[in-house]
Amino acid sequence: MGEALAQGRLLAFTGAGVSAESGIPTFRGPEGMWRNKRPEDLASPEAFRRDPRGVWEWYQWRRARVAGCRPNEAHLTLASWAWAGGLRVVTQNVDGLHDLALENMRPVPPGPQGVAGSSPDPGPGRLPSRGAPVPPVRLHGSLFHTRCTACGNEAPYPWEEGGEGDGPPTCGRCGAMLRPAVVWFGEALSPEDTDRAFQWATEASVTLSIGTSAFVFPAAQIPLTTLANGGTVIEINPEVTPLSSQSTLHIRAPAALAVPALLGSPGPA
Ligand code: BJW
Ligand code: ZN
Repeated sequence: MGEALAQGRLLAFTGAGVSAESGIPTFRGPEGMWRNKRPEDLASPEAFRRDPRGVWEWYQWRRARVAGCRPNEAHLTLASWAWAGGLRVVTQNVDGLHDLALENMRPVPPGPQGVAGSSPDPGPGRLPSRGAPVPPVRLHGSLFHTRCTACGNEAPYPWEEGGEGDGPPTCGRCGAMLRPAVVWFGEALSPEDTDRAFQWATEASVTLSIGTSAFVFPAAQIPLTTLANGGTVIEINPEVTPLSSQSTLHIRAPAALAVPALLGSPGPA
């Protein structure tokens, strides 16, 4: 693991389970957000055309839920390795918690320029950085951005209390209806994001597949791409998935426990 990190070839590929211990429900399974509904009835362009207000309300409910959640030890450990060791993150999640964790783990700035021994102690788990990490690839978009259904303009949509029952807002540029800037079933992923994710999967000597049912394509091909290129895949998931039998190692434990136990904290630079 240390060698993969030293060469910047460790990839974390994450799904809803990495955020479960932050209090965000997963999609599938008995406690999942889809337990009573067909996924296509909430997360497809057809569903939004049929019932924009209903689908928008589901996203408003999720924004409210996520806005109260914080990154857990799995996000924070991955973020500290991204700052100190070049770990890369590809996520299917739209909750923004990997980005928030990177911000939380940002190393303290160095002390007065060039004065030896003047750097302040960065504090536990916060290390001098090799340089800014590359931001996570968010394969399925973001809960906190909207996209215009007519002109395609994307804009941040910060969650604010209230307005839950108002239905989708309209575009400030062209007046058409806005939608969540996420990738629904049957929609193409961003080609740039997809290319980057598969490039990283090809280059990875170790890919950690964390908290995903490995059920949704093309994302599920990411760990398989690492394997096909001679790399190692370590799955972290309390349950068995279609990936488990192909993984090099399956750690059947929750992410917030297993990720810090596996990676530890990056030592002094
Ligand atoms: C823990 C834990 C803890 C719990 N610690 N772990 C037939 C065969 C193959 C493919 C297809 C097919 N029919 C259709 C397709 C394609 C389709 C697809 O894959 N369908 C499958 C259902 C079969 N894919 C698509 O449509 C994609 N687009 C596409 O293919 O485009 C082609 C195209 C090309 C050119 C032009 C046009 C089109 C798009 C897929 C988009 C997926 N979108 C969603 C919604 C995003 C927005 C939103 O959030 O609302 O993405 S669906 C949903 O599933 C979401 C997730 O990112 C994604 C994956 O789910 P994830 O993260 O794995 O969560 P869960 O709940 O499934 O699993 C959680 C896991 O965590 C579990 O295993 C737990 O055990 C574990 N866990 N606690 C660690 N503490
Ligand atoms: Zn517009």
